[in-house]
Amino acid sequence: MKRIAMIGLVLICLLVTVGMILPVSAASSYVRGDADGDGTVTILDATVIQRRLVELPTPSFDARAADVDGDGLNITDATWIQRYLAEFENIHHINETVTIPNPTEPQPTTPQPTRDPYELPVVPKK
Ligand SMILES: [Ca+2]
Ligand SMILES: [Ca+2]
Repeated sequence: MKRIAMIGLVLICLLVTVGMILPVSAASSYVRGDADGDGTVTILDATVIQRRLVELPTPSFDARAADVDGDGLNITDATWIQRYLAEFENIHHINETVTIPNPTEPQPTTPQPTRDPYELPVVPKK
């Protein structure tokens, strides 16, 4: 009995150690407008938003994807999805994947041009 308990303890320690060593990516992504999270934007996504707004149950709901215009969830989000499906102008980039970077990963930076602080200003020729 002690042997089984010892093996279990070793396995738990091993799993904890592996979990601490392996990098866990916190980056996540979603499809803008995919309110139900099935990977595609359909009329069901507009319906899910409408149901959510009147507090009816929804089987699944992704608040980040549902707020397509970034001003909080409201009926306009369902309208934007309907407009997208009707092939109106897609100004909110509906059906595009949004990736949220891991805040601990270094972000690529654009090199800034260096300027000599003692450089004389350029005077345009007349
Ligand atoms: Ca969907
Ligand atoms: Ca919104």
